[in-house]
Amino acid sequence: MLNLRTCAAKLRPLTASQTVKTISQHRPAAPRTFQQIRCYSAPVAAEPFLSGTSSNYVEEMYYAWLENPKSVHKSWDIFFRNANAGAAPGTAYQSPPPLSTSLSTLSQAQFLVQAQPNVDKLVEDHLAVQSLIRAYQVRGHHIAKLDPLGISCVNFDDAPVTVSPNVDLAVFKERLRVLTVGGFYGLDESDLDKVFHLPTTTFIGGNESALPLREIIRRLEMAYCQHIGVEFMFINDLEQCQWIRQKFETPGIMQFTNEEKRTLLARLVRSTRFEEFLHRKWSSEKRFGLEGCEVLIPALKTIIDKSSEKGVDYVIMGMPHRGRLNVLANVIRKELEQIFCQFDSKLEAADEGSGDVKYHLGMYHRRINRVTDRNITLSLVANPSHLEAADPVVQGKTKAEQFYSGDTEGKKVMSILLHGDAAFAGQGIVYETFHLSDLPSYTTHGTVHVVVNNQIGFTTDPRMARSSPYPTDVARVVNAPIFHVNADDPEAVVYVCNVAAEWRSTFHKDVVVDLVCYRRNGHNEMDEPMFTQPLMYKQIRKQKPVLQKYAELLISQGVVNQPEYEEEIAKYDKICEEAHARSKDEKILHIKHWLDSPWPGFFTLDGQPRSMTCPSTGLNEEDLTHIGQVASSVPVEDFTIHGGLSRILKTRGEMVKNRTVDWALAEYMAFGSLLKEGIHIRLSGQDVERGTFSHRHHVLHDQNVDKRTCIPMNHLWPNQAPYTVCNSSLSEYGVLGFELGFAMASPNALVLWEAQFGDFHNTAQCIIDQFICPGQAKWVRQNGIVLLLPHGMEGMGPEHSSARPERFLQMCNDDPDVFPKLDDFDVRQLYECNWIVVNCSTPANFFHVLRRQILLPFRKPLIIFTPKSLLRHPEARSSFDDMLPGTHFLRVIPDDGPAAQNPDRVKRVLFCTGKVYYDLTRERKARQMEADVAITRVEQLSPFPFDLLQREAQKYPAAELVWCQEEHKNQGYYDYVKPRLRTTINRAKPVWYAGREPAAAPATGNKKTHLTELQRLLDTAFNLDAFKDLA
Ligand SMILES: Cc1ncc(C[n+]2csc(CCOP(=O)(O)OP(=O)(O)O)c2C)c(N)n1
Ligand SMILES: [Mg+2]
Repeated sequence: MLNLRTCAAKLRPLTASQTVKTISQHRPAAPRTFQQIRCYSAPVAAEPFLSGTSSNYVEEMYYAWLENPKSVHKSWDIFFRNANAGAAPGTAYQSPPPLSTSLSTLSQAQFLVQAQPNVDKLVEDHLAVQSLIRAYQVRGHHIAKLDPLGISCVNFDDAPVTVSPNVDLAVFKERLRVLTVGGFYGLDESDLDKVFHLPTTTFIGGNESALPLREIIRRLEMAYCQHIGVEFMFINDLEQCQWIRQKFETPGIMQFTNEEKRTLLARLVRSTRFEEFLHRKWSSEKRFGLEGCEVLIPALKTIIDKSSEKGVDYVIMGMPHRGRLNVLANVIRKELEQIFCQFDSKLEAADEGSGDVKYHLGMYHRRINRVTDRNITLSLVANPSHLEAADPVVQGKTKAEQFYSGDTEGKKVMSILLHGDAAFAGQGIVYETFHLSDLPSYTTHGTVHVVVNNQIGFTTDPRMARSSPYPTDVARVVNAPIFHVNADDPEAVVYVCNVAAEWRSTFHKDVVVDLVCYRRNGHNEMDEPMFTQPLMYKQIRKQKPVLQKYAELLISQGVVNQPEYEEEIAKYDKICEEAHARSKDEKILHIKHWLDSPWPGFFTLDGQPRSMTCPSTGLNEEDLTHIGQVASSVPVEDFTIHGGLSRILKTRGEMVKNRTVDWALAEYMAFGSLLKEGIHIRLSGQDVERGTFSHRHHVLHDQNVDKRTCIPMNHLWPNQAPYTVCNSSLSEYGVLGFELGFAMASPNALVLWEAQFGDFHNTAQCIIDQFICPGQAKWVRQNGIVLLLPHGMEGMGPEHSSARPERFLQMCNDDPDVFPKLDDFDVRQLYECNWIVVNCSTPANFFHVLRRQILLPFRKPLIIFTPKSLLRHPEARSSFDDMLPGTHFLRVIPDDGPAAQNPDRVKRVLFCTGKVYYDLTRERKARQMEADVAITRVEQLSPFPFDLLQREAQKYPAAELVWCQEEHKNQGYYDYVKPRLRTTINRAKPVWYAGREPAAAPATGNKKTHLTELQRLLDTAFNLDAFKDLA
């Protein structure tokens, strides 16, 4: 899509000024003649008819021709074409066809041409002026007065220049030096009062098409070099560039009515006085105040107002610590007493879990937008300390809300992301998130990014924190316009925010507002900034607060008077005081009040599950057969699939006839059946459509028609829920965060993220550690996301073997030493865990665990270690019988062979999980030890099936208990399982280990070593004397 757009932009015919632009970029500095226009070869002056003087006429012809070659006489058309193609002097001109009527016109033209001798200079000057205009458009932001402190965050070697309406030569020269990198384009002071035609690529003229150079410069200065720096000329879409130029160049476009100014002042009062109130009441509490960027509140409100006016009714926001309480209070309108009571250290927590600090909590609020009088829902997503980690989560949630409300173009639901300058430049997740912005299955149709650019990150200066001039340069990769603005000019800020919101609603693309501000205090209120930024902070101490500055301005303009201003302040202070008094009545702290994504109807009014049971996850035979048939067919006409795929589908069809499923078919059955029940399914990750291991094939590709695809899963039932399967960008952090956010929006969807290989999940570790594992404990927010992590030791080397089960298991919240006192392990234990970790050994169990995820009356993240070699293992098949009504997920699969029939005789029980089971059964058979050794599969690792494993252990009274795994001893499941298994037997017996030695790497890269290691662990598992000496 992007390519198409870029290509279209490139192919669009150039306008006159663009052509001139292109030409001027290539021209040598001097001497400058008309020659350059002719592709730098022959001097046009050498044309016989140009020896005259009517340069104006020629020039007009030339511009008209550039705009539209047909608009000029054929003879001019031929001349300019030849000249541009580099024809030698005297050869570009060709006589027009002899037309008797045109004779007089021609002689008139020749007269005019001869009327002015100065054609070279005039054309050159016009080109120079156009280059100058372009230079302002491209580089004007370098010299805009963006920094309220005047210490300039961008070192462009620029001397600040003040511009009066009468541009003087010094200013002019200085500008030219900076803007044109030394070249003056040949213009000098004598040109300042000359009138120049304006190209179509500027709007500074308003209704005028020509202006004196002095006025051109003044207007460009006003547009590009005041308190707004517009960075946009890298955008390769001409319409978008024109749109931005029009927004900033049109004379008088930044006017504000008195009413608007008063609203802005009132918003600044709230923002400023909120921080002052907190400071007065809790001077020693960390709150990461907004002082120095109070304008953030009117900025956000402007974006929301404008977006609401354009039809948006749901805004999802993500933001870091700085100013978060202020945003909650004054943008989202969280009740002030709820905020204030968070400062009371004596309040008891009402909810289970850890809770979180006040400046991380989320919020959801529906209200009327007072400016537009329309309903608006605002949600601020809870986030961890990890800066920028919430970005993809916000995007995923936004996408989901758009999806569920049928908002396919992002006209109703949008996201706003706030950033700190240091984090925006430094965190790679920002880049990953930007790269989702235009992908069909991930776009949220434009995000407004707002950077609180206080020119510092904790104690680090920008020059030590980034290699780019601006903190926002990362946005250039997606062609997002960047509006830098001096945060001490509230009107400039509000103007820019209006434009940003309009941009988003017009082009549905990302846009960045860079609020160049300062941080009045230390990083937090307890921090001393003078240790590290002494000069900066001396300057900050002298800085008048923006509210005071703006109030003085409006008072001087007569927009408000002093008493009115004071009254506004008193009014808000009173609101704060009253809320503070009320907050003292709060006895209990409810994190529930800070939920960012409520699921109405899913829970009872108290927020409890509607039941504590889970129905059978089995499915009737008819549905199994139907899904199987669709999975093995091409449900559209005239669609040619690849021959190899035909064979795969045929095999599937045969399996269905035989009432069996393999892994891929089991997944199909689970998805297909849930779709029938109205559950939306979204499977996302790298190459998931086909499947990394070429087993899935959920998207069929017509072999004869480019990009024609078919998703049979969407052809299952008449009124089924939609199935989304999407290959993602090559990102884990960004995409997993996105899917987590998607899963937040609704409990009635199965959202799955698949890693290409399980070990790649660690580049998304922050999403796992900060959101998935503790999300409910911190934010009372449930999430049913499923992680599919291909895992298994198959000799593929250190990097494609382990999904690191040990890491997930180490973060489970079940107590290894306590046998849970529960009546019902099946559901209750799941309710109390922080996440579910499984490693299924049969397709049927995989089918059940996916269905259980939705049929449970609550949501928990589900981590599944999925197989690779088992995908095609002839024994890794399940019968329909194991999936019929009444069947369910098996947390443990006990041995059902000779050992189980004579348990008293069994000498050893091997407990294992996942694919090693198949190695063990093969080996046991080979050694004819089926009566001696029982093999018990632990399918659900966490929460640990204490009840079932206790039963298993007790069933074999004379047996040794051995945990067998193919992973190295310090990895896999051993450390997690051993203490829990011992708890089931009251620590009456040891639990031995059969498996690989401890190691640093997850697996060997040498195939032979791999096989030797495997054989060794099987030897240990079946050597009944292996642990004799250790006992
Ligand atoms: C991923 C991550 N790394 C480090 C930190 C520690 N940290 C907290 S605030 C901060 C500085 C942030 O600077 P900036 O993004 O400019 O925001 P500001 O505080 O200036 O508003 C740092 C390094 C963090 N919170 N998250
Ligand atoms: Mg900062």
